[in-house]
Amino acid sequence: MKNIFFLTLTFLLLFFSCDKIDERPNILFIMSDDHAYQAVSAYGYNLNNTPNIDRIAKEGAIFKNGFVTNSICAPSRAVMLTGKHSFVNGKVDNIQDFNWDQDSFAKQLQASGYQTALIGKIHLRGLPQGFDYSAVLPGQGHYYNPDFIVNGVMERIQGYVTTITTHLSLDWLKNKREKNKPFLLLYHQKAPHRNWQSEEKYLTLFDDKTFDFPSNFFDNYKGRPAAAAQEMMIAASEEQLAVTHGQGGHGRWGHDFKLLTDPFGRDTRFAKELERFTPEQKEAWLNAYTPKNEAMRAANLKGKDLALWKFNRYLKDYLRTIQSVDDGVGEVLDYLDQNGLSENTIVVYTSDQGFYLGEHGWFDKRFMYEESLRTPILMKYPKEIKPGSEINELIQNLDFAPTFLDYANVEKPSDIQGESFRKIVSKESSEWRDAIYYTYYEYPSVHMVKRHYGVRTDRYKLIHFYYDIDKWEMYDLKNDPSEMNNIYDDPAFTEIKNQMHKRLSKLRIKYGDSDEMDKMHLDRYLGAINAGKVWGIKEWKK
Ligand code: SGN
Ligand code: CA
Repeated sequence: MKNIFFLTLTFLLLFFSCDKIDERPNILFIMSDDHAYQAVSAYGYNLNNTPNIDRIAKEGAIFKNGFVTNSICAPSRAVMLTGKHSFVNGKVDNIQDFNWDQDSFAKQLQASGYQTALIGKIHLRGLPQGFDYSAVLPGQGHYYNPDFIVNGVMERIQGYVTTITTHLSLDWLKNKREKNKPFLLLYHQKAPHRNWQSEEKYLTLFDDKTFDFPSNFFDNYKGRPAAAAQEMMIAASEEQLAVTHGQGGHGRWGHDFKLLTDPFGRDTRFAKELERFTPEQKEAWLNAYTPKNEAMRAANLKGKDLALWKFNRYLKDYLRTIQSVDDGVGEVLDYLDQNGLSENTIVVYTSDQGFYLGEHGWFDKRFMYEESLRTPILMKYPKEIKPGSEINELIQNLDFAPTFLDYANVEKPSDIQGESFRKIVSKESSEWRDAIYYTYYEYPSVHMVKRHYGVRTDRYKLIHFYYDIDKWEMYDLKNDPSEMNNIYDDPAFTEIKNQMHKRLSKLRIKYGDSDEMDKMHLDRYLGAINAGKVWGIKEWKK
């Protein structure tokens, strides 16, 4: 009797002294850099095959109206972490510093008992806060034999960046986290960022294919002076190439198209980059590219044929890098499946913004036009999201932070500007915003996309370009999805124009933006130019 009593007592003591298991969902947040939705096969553009990324949509949801608030790398990541617009979190462009001391959803989750890690590209200077483990690329990072800053200490890791990022992530999942706590893993790839260097095994993928131009590749930018003034043409003329500002501007012979000896003696950047490669890596590259480059030179292409060659070299290199991203997603999803983690893990795949794959003749992003404003979002969570769901609400990267807090049962801080889309993706509710607000600041800078802000509803878009221009644009996305026809001055749309102006003013007030704020950011930026912090723009004159 006495024994039974002691046994029961010991059992009860043990039971109550053990931590209760925290059953909140794990969060695997996968982000790539510059991954256009046109290059995720689940979106149906027939350019490439991404079976592993598509798996997320098949087992969960695909977002058809996912957008960013500011289509450029570091600002987008700051919005994602803080749930606040750029003009509130302070990281308005790639040049200003990010204040890591401010609150973020990672800090909130960590404080509430999550194990947290950040692996890959973040592009925000300073030691990341809110993570138990971090292994990040300094700045843009390198494709081959990259340096990583692991918990604050720099080390060079031999190999291909996408594969390394995947392996570091798997290593953390398998060996480095405390398995009794839910996890938050930010698994963030550098690819497919410029200059699109593929892994050795994909160097000849698509070699037997010719991609056609998108319908508006040879855009004349009529009625759109800001679009005419950019420097992000795939097939720029030699005159245009001679005057580009900043780090690279238009598509360049050596750097982007990888002709190792530049026919005009102006661009040896990629040839220099090859010096970073091991002899084996370099050999693989030269074996794959030398015959293609020689054939191109021998063909002496001109005009449209030359443009088609540049477009294909660009697009194929871009898509090749995505193949390795997709492989990595497959490996990590397999790990979740094989370890019984899939049921209780939220998986999100997204990009820091969209990207032009030849639309308007461009690569890069920045503009509020569709291809860069939109971003792919795919998400699964078997407990709440039905396989094969399609989400059409206007979701923004502003909404990730509050959504993750919602799933983790952490109260949303009152100053977060985004909204949780948990009930939208589970289809429990359809109450949602009917317009989104956008800002862009990094000008003058590489690619010369002018400062602008605007509003988009499900059908119309109103944009204001300002500073060294004062131009309004409006588009009817239903009848003009490629945004070729600026209807701002079309009398048939006067009433809609007035309504859109009202919506824009309301949103600026709601989020706390204004002309004075724009001016303040401009002055800060001009100060950075004068201090020589904006690469290649020192001699720029208004
Ligand atoms: C680099 C790129 C640009 C790109 C910016 C910002 N040139 O300067 O093409 O727009 O980064 O990209 S590169 O040839 O040096 O790669 S972002 O994704 O970091 O915002
Ligand atoms: Ca980016």
